[in-house]
Amino acid sequence: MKILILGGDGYLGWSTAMNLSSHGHEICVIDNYARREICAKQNIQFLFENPSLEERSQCWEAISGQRIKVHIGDLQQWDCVAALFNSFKPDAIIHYAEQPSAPYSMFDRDSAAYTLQNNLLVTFNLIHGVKQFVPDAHIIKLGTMGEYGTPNIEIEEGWIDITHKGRDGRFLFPRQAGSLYHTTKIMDTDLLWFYVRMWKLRVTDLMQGPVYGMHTEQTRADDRLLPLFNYDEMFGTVLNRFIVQAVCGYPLTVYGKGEQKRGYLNILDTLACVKLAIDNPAQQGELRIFNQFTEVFSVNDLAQKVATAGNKMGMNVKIDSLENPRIEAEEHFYQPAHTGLLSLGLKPHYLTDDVMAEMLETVLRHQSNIEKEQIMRGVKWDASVQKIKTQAA
Ligand code: USQ
Repeated sequence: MKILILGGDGYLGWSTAMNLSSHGHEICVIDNYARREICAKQNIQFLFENPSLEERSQCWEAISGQRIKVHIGDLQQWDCVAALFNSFKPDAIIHYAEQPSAPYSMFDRDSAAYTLQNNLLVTFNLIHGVKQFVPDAHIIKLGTMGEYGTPNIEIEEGWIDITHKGRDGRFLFPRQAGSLYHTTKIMDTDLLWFYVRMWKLRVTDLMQGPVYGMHTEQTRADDRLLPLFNYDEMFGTVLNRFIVQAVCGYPLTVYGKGEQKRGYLNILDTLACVKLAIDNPAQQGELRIFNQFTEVFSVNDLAQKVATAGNKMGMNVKIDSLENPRIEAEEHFYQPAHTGLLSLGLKPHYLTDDVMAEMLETVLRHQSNIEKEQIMRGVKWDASVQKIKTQAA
């Protein structure tokens, strides 16, 4: 198949590109390096040294014999989208081209506006690109479990059947996100659902939990193929951060009571789920939704696991309880369904001692790149940082 990956430079985009390329698909990636630019502006370094997309593509070709086409361009620009869709004519499009950080979306007015504009406009342009140039193509959009929030009822897989005053209806499961970023993902789903009804698009929305891990089958050949990996407060996800904190002797930063539960998954399972979605496309006129995670943990569970694994390797891992910079439930019911991808054949990679040890070992090898001052950045959900900045100005 011809597969176009939007946001192909990122943590998941590049890993997906190599994985699908290794399965013989023709891959084209596009990115505008926004993540690298935001990180450079915020003085955030990645853990690994990541060559440009063009260089990584050459490295991948030398190793695998497969070519990944690279386009550098901004998907907010319609001309860029139209030219790419018209020339490449993909069978499937995987949409990762969003500002993915909840803290960045809550940092200040400009970062919030950028998140809103980029995420919605890119999704909108994607929809129009498909409609005009490849109306039968399958859109696979990365959504997030955070769209549902933490309701006091079981979370269904995308849809809920409601009987109201004696009549039945099927609706998108109620959504109530905990950050502006997560709210843009709700809006994405609404945009896609609207155009699925209007234009009979073929869409899979993958509601993904926080991802952890670094290595995939393809990265083992050469460290230059490792993904963009953040461990800072803005762009690092919690388990990846804790692994780096354990290695550099920074106490694990548990926010609030630490009983916040989420559904987590290994990066290997992200790749497997996206491949399953590609191999089993949605029907025309269908918005198909999968909850994409394999295990539920609280933040305290993760901290304990990292401490145990780190201490076994001779580290002295401490756990710190910080005042929660976010506005979120710290103790709550959490029971989301996640049977769709398992029934398509997903074989989960669970968070075993071996998996933890391998992540710790990989980070140890790159320990000299860790900059401890990046770990906490002081982003607060109540906009107090923004107020301080305005007063200073
Ligand atoms: N947390 C801590 N300490 C930390 C960092 C986070 O206690 O040092 C807590 C957070 O307060 C939260 C939980 O850990 O309760 C998860 O936080 P996270 O930063 O790992 O994940 P989140 O901000 O929700 O976002 C990440 C990705 C996002 C993706 C989402 C999936 O950045 O792109 O959509 O995970 S989900 O959380 O299911 O919505």
